Amino acid sequence: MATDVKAALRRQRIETPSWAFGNSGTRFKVFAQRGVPRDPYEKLADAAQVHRYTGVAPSVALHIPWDKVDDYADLSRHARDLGVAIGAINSNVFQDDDYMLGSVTNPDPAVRRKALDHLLECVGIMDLTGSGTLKLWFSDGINYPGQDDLRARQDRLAEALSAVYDRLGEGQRFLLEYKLFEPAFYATDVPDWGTAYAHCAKLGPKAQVVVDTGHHAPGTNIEFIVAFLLREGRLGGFDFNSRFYADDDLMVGAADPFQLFRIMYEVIRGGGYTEHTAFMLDQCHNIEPKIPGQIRSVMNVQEATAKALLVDGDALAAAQSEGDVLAANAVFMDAYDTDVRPLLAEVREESGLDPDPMAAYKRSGYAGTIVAERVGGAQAGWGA
Ligand code: LRH
Ligand code: MN
Ligand code: MN
Repeated sequence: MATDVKAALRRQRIETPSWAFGNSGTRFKVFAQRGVPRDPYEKLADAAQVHRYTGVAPSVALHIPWDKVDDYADLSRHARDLGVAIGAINSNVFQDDDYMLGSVTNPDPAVRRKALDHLLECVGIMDLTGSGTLKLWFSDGINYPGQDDLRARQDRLAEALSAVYDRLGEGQRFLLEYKLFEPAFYATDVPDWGTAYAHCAKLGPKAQVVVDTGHHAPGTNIEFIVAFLLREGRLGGFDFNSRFYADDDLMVGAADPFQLFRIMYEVIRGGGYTEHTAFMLDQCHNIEPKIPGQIRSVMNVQEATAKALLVDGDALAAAQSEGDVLAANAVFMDAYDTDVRPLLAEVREESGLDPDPMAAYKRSGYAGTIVAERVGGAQAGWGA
């Protein structure tokens, strides 16, 4: 049992987001930190530090155009030299003035064309970087009843998704991300998993849903969504972060580690603990240092996963079939209440890593080096 759990933990993969390493903030203030990366090359260097000390974060998601470079093959080579790879390509059709009334659902066909061209350009970047995943999030929606036709916007969305789908090559897929609200406040065009699922189901297996854990109404049972999507073969991955109120983008597992455990349990239960599910972080470290913030987040996912792996499946099945409510719940809680930190420390040591990634990073002196070497770091994009 313990060896199976350890083997499963060793093969875990968590993807870090390039934008977590740049400055970020709220609409009130971006707090500049010293030593932050000045370009995508330096973001990859920082992400490589997270992998170096955790051993489970070997890929980095890019956000285009925040990470636009002239030569993507060169950027991929740079990543490889650092011991990491380029992961999901995140499209960005929300930061141009043209997108005020929407991108792919905009009533103006010229704006729709521009947005679609960007999405197709992102698939081109996947070709150049060898990335297999395109992440689509649309800020599209309306602020006032009657502002635009809800049904026509769904038609426009379907048309764009179908064009992107047709452009996908061998080994490429897109993940459609939903979000309840923000920046649109009355109606969002992809507000929930059902809408995302329905669009994906129409297109085919290369269209899958990504669950951003910060994109639901308070109280939503996210693990149910995970179980359902996995059952339908449509769970493409996660954007992990945690929230207290809205889309807070705080460190995953910080607000509700129990929810993260429940999600990871459903992932494992549903056969989703494989390389086909992308376990990505989508966070911003507005006030805490970024590299250790990412290390902490990776460790939080590892801890939730370890606990979920420890759920005694036989005991749970027996209690469930006997209808023993309290025994079944106790099996769950026993796993959740286990202190898995010693187990993870052992796994790290057995893999030749320091058992304490946070301490090892601190000792390395990297934080001081980047402060000395980098002046005028870049903004992540949020709050820009
Ligand atoms: C939208 C979102 C989406 C974006 C990212 C920066 O709230 O979650 O994934 O690409 O934030
Ligand atoms: Mn997201
Ligand atoms: Mn978000």
